[in-house]
Amino acid sequence: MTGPITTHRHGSILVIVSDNPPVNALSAAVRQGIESAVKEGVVDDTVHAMVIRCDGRTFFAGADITEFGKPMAEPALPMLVDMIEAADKPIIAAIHGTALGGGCEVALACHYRIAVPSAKLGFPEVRLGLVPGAGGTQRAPRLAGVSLALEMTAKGDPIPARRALDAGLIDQIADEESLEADAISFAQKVIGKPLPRASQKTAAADPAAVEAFRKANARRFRGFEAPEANIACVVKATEVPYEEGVQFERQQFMKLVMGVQSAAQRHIFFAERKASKIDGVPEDITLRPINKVGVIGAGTMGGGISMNFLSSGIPVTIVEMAQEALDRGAGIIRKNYEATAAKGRLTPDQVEKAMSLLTPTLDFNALADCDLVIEAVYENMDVKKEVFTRLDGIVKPGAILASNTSYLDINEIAAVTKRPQDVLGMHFFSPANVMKLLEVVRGDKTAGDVLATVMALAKKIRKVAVVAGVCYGFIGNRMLMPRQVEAMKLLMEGATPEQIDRVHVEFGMPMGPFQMSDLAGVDIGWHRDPTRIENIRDALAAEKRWGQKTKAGWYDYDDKRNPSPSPRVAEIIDEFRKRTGAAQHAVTDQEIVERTLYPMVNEGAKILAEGKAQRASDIDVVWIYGYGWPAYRGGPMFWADTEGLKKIVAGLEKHGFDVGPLLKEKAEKGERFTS
Ligand code: 3H9
Repeated sequence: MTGPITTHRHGSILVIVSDNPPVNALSAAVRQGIESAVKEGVVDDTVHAMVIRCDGRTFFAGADITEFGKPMAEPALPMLVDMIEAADKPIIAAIHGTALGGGCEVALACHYRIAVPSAKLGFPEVRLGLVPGAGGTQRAPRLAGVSLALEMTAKGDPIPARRALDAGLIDQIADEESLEADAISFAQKVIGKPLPRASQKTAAADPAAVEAFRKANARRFRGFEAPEANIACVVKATEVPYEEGVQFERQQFMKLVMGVQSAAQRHIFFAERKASKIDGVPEDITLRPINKVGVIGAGTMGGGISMNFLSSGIPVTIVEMAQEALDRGAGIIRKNYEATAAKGRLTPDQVEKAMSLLTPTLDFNALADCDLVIEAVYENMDVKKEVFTRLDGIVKPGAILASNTSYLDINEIAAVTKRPQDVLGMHFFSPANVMKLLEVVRGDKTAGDVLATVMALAKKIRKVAVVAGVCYGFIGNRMLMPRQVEAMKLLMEGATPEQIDRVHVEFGMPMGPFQMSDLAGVDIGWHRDPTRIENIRDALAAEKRWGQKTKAGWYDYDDKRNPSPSPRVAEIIDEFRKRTGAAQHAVTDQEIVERTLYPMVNEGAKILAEGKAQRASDIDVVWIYGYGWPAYRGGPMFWADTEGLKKIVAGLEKHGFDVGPLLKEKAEKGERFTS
């Protein structure tokens, strides 16, 4: 047999092996190979049982996503899984790595499942805006009950093998080192026994569990179509026979796979992986070893940054100027870990292990032997230059020097050192231990291996990293600026903070610009002179309306931080409207979209044209992972494509924006930013 599927015999057991790197996706060739191997096993009287397993790093990690939207080659996965289950000889799935999506469906269609302890099973389809399309929503509740099936399908979180065993989703745990042999022994024991078929079981209805699940996840599911479709499929499994349920599931799958949300989420899946590829740097470049990290500054940012490395087992030396600040910083890191442990997501041992890797010190010279030093001090060019000059004199040759600046010129910072090739930006987003995004800022002189090392390190600390070029605000904050400017102008012309925020939240953002300002602190970057009032922000700051922390900002807050519109803010806005003499009009929600979101697309296109982002999809990754842009809209550039670039350009021109040449050109040619 040629192709990704091979077979071999072990006595009366036929072992079917897939080898389709990197993740054994169930491509047409894999499906065809499995189909003919199973047929061969069924007709051959000397075969009494079959084992399906995979070579390489994982059991089938799902359908081949690149085949979606194209005509499906036979056999389609739903047919294949039903054929596996219908076989009249026991078929055992032998699972390692991650049995995901279609891979999990193949496993559940087998009569038995055996998995190594490190294996995971899951249905991540919901993250691609889909439901499982090959019986997953029908077999999972029949085997493991409604509650677990909901968790797995509508949330998409994979479960470890032990939990799968307890839930009845698998039948045995195998030895990590002898999966095939264990599967064969298992097969020998079940030969001749009645075949258990998941589709023939019944799933008990549990309306209370379904309602509780919906309620508990309402926030997480807001705006997404796929979670509710998954819930509906699982509920269906409790109401109708398998054949009917699977038809319902198929309809849901087809509807979703043709829709914009799934296209957006699939775009993000590939965008995230593409983002790690660096233009002009060979993929096999030798990386610099990073065994010890230094962090300068034990404030909120420095502490959060340190936690990423500590959690990944990398020692961190954290430096502060005063003992009190150092103690406070280290104390907050411990408190954060303990809070996570209290939620059961870390063991006390893991907390101690992470803390034991932290060396707090006042001695700058302690950074000398670090492989990477990240500066997280006050956002001021002179301060940063001073820090880098000092670092240059201390740190060993070959160490990477990074700045966590959000806006400043990395080239200017690098120029104060004698090793600009070792300098780059590592822009973490707050809270740095939680937010997934890392903008890695490539200076003019940053060496390829330095960039590649930091991009690889980002993956190790579980960040999604994007390469950005040097410009004010890099990718994310640079695009945020026109949005903020326009939001303020809209206030002057008649909109309210509540209306602008509502439009953004309805669009799918976690919060609007004014809610964000209240959360971050209205006083951030304020000149601190209450007598100098040049704009509304100054007026708010002068009255100590600094946001949630002072219980007053753009909104008033009660003791539980619930916001309500502020009459005082309305007065201040009114004063400024009069002062500026801005013409008033009734601002519509659509105008807010056109004036705050379209300019972001315009700025994104300029960033792309200037080469400050490597590709449009990188911009989308920044906004999804750094600012909570709704995944079902695929990021600003994908969204612009779905809106239509002509419409975006017309909207921008209507409001008098200076449209960048790339956006204009693409609109004129009927092109898109994303594929
Ligand atoms: C489904 O199954 C629908 C069915 O219910 C119904 C059908 C009718 N297809 O992530 P990595 C590529 S929907 C094609 O960096 P890791 C990926 O693009 C599917 N390609 O590795 C990358 O390519 P490149 C449900 C895929 O070790 C390379 O493999 N399943 C697929 O960090 C390495 O990937 C999922 O959603 C795929 N399914 O993580 C699982 N998967 O090297 C999606 C990966 O060119 N996959 N590639 O950039 C994952 O979550 C992770 O890849 C996995 C490994 C955890 C498996």
